[in-house]
Amino acid sequence: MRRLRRAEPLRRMVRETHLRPEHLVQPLFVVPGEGVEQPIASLPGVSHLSVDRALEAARRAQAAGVGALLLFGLPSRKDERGSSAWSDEEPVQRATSAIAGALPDLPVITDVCLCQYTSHGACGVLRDGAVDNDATLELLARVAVSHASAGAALVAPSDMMDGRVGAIRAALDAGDLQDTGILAYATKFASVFYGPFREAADSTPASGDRRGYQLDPANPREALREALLDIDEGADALMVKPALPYLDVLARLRDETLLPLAAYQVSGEYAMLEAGAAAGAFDRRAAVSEALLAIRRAGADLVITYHATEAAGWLR
Ligand code: PB1
Repeated sequence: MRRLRRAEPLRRMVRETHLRPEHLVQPLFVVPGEGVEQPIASLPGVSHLSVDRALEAARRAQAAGVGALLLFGLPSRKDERGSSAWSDEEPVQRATSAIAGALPDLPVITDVCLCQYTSHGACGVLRDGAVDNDATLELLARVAVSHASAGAALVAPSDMMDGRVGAIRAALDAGDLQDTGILAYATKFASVFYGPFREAADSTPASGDRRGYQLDPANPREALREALLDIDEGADALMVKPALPYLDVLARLRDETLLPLAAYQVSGEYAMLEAGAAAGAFDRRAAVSEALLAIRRAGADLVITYHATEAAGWLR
């Protein structure tokens, strides 16, 4: 076996998995205001960006060859229904419009959920203290339509409500937005690895947790059933989230569908790599590169990672 491993040109010739800049998706946190670039303590190297600074980050991402952006918003106001989530004046809608207008060749994907917009931090509206799945669907559809109208190439529902892909697809089509795709967070687990994000997005639930609608980490078959339902409802692509702790699910899903698959290297995975490198446990670039390659090897066409722009620069 060593004959084809003995020199890099031979190893390059027979390499089976490749990571290229276009495989990477850069998340951005957009906030109200102007000239804002506020570092996020829980995510070293990641900042809250006003629309003007988000456009600059988008330009850097495109120059590095990154495949797409994924936008998250921190709104100017919150309420019980998360009504700022579908306002055309809020950061995600304004940033989407600005980036799509200035950089038409860089797809903008927008996260569709209510947790950053509700005063209680749940991913949907509450009834008797629990998320009302069916009442939330109409609101998520309004959010998706507002993002698509602003220029999003795909909307990405991360809420995990039953039936939300079908509801969003119907609303987009009814709004003459048939060209907007849906990247469904199909297998999103109730993971501890979202901690830094919740701090960054101010989206920690005021009470309880999200295990009533996010998946049990112990249940790969349940995850595959969820993904197949999203396909039936009209998803154009599927996401596994988190990534590295769920490569088995990613690999099994790859065998179940021909749809494009994305995997989200979430905030806790990012923070672990950064903390390990800072502690001298391993070389930062080598560890980030190996983790991203592993996610590709397990079957991801796209990797959503806070390292996207930097890692793309390493690959050019
Ligand atoms: O990087 C991350 O941790 C992503 C967190 C993720 C964003 N879609 C969700 C995690 C959560 O708080 O449940 C946000 C939910 N809409």
